[in-house]
Order: sequence, then C-alpha cells, then structure tokens
Amino acid sequence: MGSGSSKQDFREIAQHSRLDYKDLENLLKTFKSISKNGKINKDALKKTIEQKFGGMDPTFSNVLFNLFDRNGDKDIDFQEFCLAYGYLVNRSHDDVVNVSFKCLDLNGDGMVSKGELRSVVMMNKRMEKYMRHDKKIPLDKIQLDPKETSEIYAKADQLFNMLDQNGDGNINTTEFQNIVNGNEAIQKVFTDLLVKDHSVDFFLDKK
Ligand SMILES: [Ca+2]
Ligand SMILES: [Ca+2]
Ligand SMILES: [Ca+2]
Repeated sequence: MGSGSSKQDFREIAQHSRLDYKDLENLLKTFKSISKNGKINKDALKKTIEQKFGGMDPTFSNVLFNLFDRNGDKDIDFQEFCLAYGYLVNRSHDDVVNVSFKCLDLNGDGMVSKGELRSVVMMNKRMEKYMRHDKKIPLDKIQLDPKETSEIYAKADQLFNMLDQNGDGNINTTEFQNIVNGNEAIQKVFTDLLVKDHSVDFFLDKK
C-alpha cells in the first residue's frame, strides 16, 4: 500500500486495526507530520520519541520500531502505523506471538538472546518508573538500583529458560511459538512487557 490514503484504504485499515474513522483521521495527521514520502524510518521515530520523552532509551525505540515495522523493511508505512496503534490501544489481537517475537529480537537476527530479553524487561521497568515520576525525569536518565536490576534479570532469565527449550542459549521462532501460542498467561506477560497502555500517547494528543 502506498502513501495515498483513499477511502478504500481507510476502510481496510479500520477493519484490520479495529480503529474507527476518527482515530484514523487523527493518525493520518500525525503520520504525515512524522513521515517523509509516506514512510517513517528509524531516525524519524527516534526524534519523535525524544521530543515526547526528553531523552531516549535505545531499547525502547527499537522495541517500538519493531512493533510498527511488521514486514521488516525498515520503514513504517501508514498501514503498519495504524495496525500497531490499534494493537496498543485495543489489546485484543491475533498476532501477539509474531509481534512479540519481533519486538524482543532487537538486532533482528531471527533469535532472541538472553541479553535482548533482559533489555526489554529492563526497559519496561524503567518506563514504569518514568511514569511514576510524572515524566519529570527524561526516560534515558531513569536509573534502577542494583537490587531492582538483579530482580529484573532474575525474572527475565527465568522466562528465558522457560522459552529456550533446547537450551542452546537462544530462543528461535519455533520455540517461541510453541510456548507462547498455547499459553495465555505467557501471552499476557508479553503484552504487558512490550508496550504499556500509557505509552500510546507517543503520537496522539487525545483531547
Ligand atoms: Ca515496513
Ligand atoms: Ca536477536
Ligand atoms: Ca533455543
């Protein structure tokens, strides 16, 4: 799909993203203000996040970018933008498994390492703290104390060991799908981990 957003496109996007027409109109405005030639690249996304958050956590911008760039071509088009937004807002989604995997695979090599899982869990914790401080401290200045950090790592590692079924130190897509598909509790963990509801206001200033 190109950058031209005809009524037909809108209908299709509305159906898939579970967003209403009004939402899509607002999103299109936001999308146009961030995008160049109908696409948002990683730099443009970073800049937008920086403006909102004062500072930028690299893990966070990677997770977000992976969440949006569904086909992995390193650009976010309008349809992807809406789908991810709908995912964040509605929290009822069919592709939690695939999206989660992409968000966790920060370097895009097709596997989730222990370090990547730790980073994402850590990012989530910092985001929580950031919200608790009323966004007064820039996100990249939020620090966790050693006790918090070791607790987070322990939790992340426990999850990692559960997912790494063959014990080779990486989670591949098959392992991930096997465990996460059939397990709603784990799906919920990932939904909570990846991006919180309050993160939705990155782009839209809802009145
Ligand atoms: Ca894309
Ligand atoms: Ca990886
Ligand atoms: Ca493995």
